[in-house]
Amino acid sequence: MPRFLSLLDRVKEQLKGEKSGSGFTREGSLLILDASPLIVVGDLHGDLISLETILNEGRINERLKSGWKVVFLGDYADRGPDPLRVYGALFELKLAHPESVFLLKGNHEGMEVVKFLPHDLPWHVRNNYPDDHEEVYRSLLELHSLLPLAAVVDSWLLLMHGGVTLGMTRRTLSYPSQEELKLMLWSDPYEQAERTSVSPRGAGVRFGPEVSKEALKELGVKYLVRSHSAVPAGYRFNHQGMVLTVFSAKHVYALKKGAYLALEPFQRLESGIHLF
Ligand SMILES: [Mn+2]
Repeated sequence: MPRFLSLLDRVKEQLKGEKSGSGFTREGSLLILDASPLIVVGDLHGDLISLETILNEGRINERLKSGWKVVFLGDYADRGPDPLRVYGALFELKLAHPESVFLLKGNHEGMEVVKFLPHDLPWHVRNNYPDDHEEVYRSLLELHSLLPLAAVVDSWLLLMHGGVTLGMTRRTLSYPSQEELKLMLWSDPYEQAERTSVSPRGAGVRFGPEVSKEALKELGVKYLVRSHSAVPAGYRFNHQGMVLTVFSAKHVYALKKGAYLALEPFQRLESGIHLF
């Protein structure tokens, strides 16, 4: 059996049993984290160079040993050259620090709600594991179904891949309908006054400042940190600073900068943005 498959099995076992641990609890698809020093990494899309840069420059291993938590915002595969090595590195990290490393679900881990393109993951799986490709791919899809959708960090942050929805509550984050899940994985913030409008992506919506304000108030947090939009500067604020986009797949998207966050509890978001 390929080593990758055994790592994958161990991560799935970990996720299946994940209910609570040091500084976190899990309710359905929602993680609730105590406020602690925190690294947040945006979309990776098979960009191993960006991931390695963040692991090194962010001193992730060292920080994990001293009480930091690390949250990845989803979209690990598709587009970039190294999705399986990105997964492999993330699995190693999760298994070494199961109560401090969290992999959230992106729209590229949501094939069951929306079929999307490009989806080159099956091609990489077939190339790397010609004898076991069906089993590896099926196992990756099972992993996707086990990933949490969002994390609420006590009275501070909401972390998720896409965005908030009308009428969002802790309950809809924990146990979303298929339609809510689709919106949460695919939506983007925009600055118009309308509450929502049609998204050019063909899935999800664009949500306005009032929708963000209501959702953050309902959840008792101050900011939404999300990824999903390949912003050229690596980060972008929307909605009077309430919404921060962080995007980490710099090389795959040929961005000017890639970004990640390294924050002490309740630190101003601006001062926790790290560019590479
Ligand atoms: Mn995405």
